[in-house]
Amino acid sequence: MRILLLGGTTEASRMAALLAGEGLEAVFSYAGRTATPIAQPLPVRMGGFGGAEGLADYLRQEGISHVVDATHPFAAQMSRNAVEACALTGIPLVALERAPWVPGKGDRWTRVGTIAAAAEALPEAEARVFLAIGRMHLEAFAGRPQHHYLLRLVDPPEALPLPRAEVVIARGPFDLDGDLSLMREQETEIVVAKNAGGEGARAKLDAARMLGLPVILIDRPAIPDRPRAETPEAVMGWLGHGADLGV
Ligand code: 3Y8
Ligand code: NAP
Repeated sequence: MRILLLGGTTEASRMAALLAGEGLEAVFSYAGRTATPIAQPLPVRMGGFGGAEGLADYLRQEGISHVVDATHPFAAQMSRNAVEACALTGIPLVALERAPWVPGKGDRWTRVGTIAAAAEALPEAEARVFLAIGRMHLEAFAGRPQHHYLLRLVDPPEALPLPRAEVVIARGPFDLDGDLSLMREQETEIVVAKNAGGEGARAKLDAARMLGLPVILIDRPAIPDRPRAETPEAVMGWLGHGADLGV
């Protein structure tokens, strides 16, 4: 058995620890988006594969027997490529995917379908916006320069398309105390976030509820159907190493 683990999330890091703990042969894959990604207890490869075809070639050349897609729900292109490459090669694929967040009592969420729709949903009047979607899609908000944006990025940015932005450099996972004090200190009025699911990015939503703030929450992009598990333990069952939790 030789597993390719497509990583870049908290769950992927937990999956890597379980695989290493079982002494299974596996490769951990990062896109190479950040300057110094977290070290893993598995051999790591960095960078794209060259589309679905490139991934299929990689799977054949490396003798991969199973693919675990533990990428972020917004890494839709990587997930689409994994579905296509595993169909091409007949190699089994499972997605380790956390369920979307659902609103609870006191949540003031407005759900939108895309990052562009999130920018549209901002008010005309100047506001203090915690724009917690990272770095790659900030240009979608360039048409709303009137707001004061709090940006939380993994690495220091080169140029920013937003004239009034305050940058906090932090990798996460984040906790409630930290996000509460950040949002109080910044006098945040609105939070914009992706519906990432999981625990690593949830704190800002809990803080928004406690502060009575509205949240604009971006639904995750559509990904083709594939077998999925919600926990690394279920994936171990799928791999035949642990209780079969019926993936
Ligand atoms: C490169 C690997 C771990 C993994 C930690 C999780 C938790 C912290 C929350 C906020 C939201 C955001 C962002 C975020 C979170 C975890 C997880 C998660 C959100 C790292 C990582 C890589 C990336 C890529 C990066 C994106 C950016 C998105 C920041 C490592 C830290 C906003 C997504 O500068 C850039 O180019 C960053 C790009 C894709 C989204 C964007 O559009 O900017 N993640 N994040 C992975 C690779 O190269 O393959 O550096 O160690 C992983 C984590 N990010 O093991 O603890 O599991 O969700 N990541 C979002 O959810 O909105 C931050 O600030 O509240
Ligand atoms: P994406 O848009 O779905 O992928 C774009 C291209 O990046 C892919 O086609 C692939 O290139 C390459 N790629 C993506 N993930 C990869 C991986 N794990 N290993 C090797 N190549 C990868 O992906 P993204 O949204 O840029 O996310 C990139 C990474 O950041 C992923 O690991 C993801 O888990 C992590 N992440 C993303 C977010 C987010 O908000 N998007 C949040 C947290 C973590 P080729 O086509 O050349 O193979």
